Amino acid sequence: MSHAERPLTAMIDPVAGPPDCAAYERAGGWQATRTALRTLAPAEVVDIVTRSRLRGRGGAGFGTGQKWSFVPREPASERCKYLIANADEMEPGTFKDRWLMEGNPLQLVEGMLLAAYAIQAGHGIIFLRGEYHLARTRLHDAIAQARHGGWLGQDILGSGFSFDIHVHVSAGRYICGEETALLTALEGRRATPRSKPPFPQTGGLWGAPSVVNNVETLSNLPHIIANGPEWFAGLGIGPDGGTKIYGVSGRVRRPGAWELPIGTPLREIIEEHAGGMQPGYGLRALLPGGASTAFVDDTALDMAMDYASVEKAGSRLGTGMAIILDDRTCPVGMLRNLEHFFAQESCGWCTPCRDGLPWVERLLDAIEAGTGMAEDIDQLDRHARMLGTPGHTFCAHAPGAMAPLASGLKLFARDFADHIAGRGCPLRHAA
Ligand code: L3W
Repeated sequence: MSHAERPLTAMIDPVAGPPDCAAYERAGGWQATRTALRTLAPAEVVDIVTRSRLRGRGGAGFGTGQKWSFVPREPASERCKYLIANADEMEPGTFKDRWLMEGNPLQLVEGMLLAAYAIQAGHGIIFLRGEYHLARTRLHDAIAQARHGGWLGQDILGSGFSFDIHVHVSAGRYICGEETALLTALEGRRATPRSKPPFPQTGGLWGAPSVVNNVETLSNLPHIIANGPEWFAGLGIGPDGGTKIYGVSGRVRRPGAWELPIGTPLREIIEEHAGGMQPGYGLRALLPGGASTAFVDDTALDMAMDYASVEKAGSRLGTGMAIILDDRTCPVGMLRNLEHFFAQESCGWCTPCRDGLPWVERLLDAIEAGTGMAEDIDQLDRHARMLGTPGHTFCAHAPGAMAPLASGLKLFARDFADHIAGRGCPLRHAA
């Protein structure tokens, strides 16, 4: 792909570091802001982004323009509204937003400014994962430069629109990435999710209209406004618009992340970009979009990595960052590790999630350790169905946790049976 075809990462140079404000402008930065603030009404920006077919890149894939369209229309000067960048990247196996924030933080700043203009929000907040120390430093630096250049602050470009950004460092819980828990945390309270509706777009931070968008989603906006919605939509292969940062971790030759047309086939991502499996390892199954998506096996390798195709294959695109299970790793052990994470990260607010996830972890622990019983499989199956049904728990945490378990119980039924019959992990016995 040429530079123009990978707009999100074209300016990222890991050796030189992020571009400063002047270099960012020389490479085409701030052009979109000039266009939007000087020639477009906020509703026109919403319309352009809707036509670009940009969908949320944090996991759920909700249409970005559509999400903005729910925000009350009053100008920023008349009503307090918030634009929040969800930079609490804690999904296991996912590290795309860190790449964008460390590599080109001004792109995120400009994306936030454009989103804020579209919904007429005067206040911007980056909710940043606590461990992202380098991103924090670089974001602070980028915000200071943008203020100095007049791109943030009062009356930007003489347009009458004022906007500034504050960085909030998370205290460190996975649930803070759920948008309503994030808002509760920002209000200084224990990070428990809230019921929806009201959606944040009408009743968000301190009750004010608020939009929460993922870092990758926001970073696309300068390119959409500068080059037009048709150009962006045309970058994708298939029904979705734009590029996507895809990633692969596990026993591949080159684990990493790449910006590719959205809809790139999974096989191309794994074999060409990640270099295929390491010698001596075969691909057994994979989680296509992070830890909270369902396993697919190698029969899904030819699917396009777009939202609809991955759903058709029984999983979700999620963050687009795949985790590979190889044929020398125990699937029961992998599931145990994943469910340990999800149990530990339950916020504890609703009983099914608070009590159910540790129970699942204990059952998997026992099966892995050789004390599991045949009935434990039924127990796991029942938990996967009960906790995996949206509406049985307060938020999407438990359904996300059950996605790999429910699919794993089917795909790895033989491994579970072998663990129970052989009193523990056959791979460990063989080692
Ligand atoms: C107005 C409606 N707005 C939905 C908005 C809503 C939100 C967005 C998506 O979970 C998933 C989760 C993780 N009127 C609306 C509406 N909206 N209906 O659309 O909402 P929703 O409820 O579909 O999803 P969610 O609760 O935001 C997100 C999964 O993503 N995930 C996690 C990834 C983690 C990271 C990370 O660490 N950075 O990305 C990965 O797959 O399990 O299922 O804004 O307001 N009627």
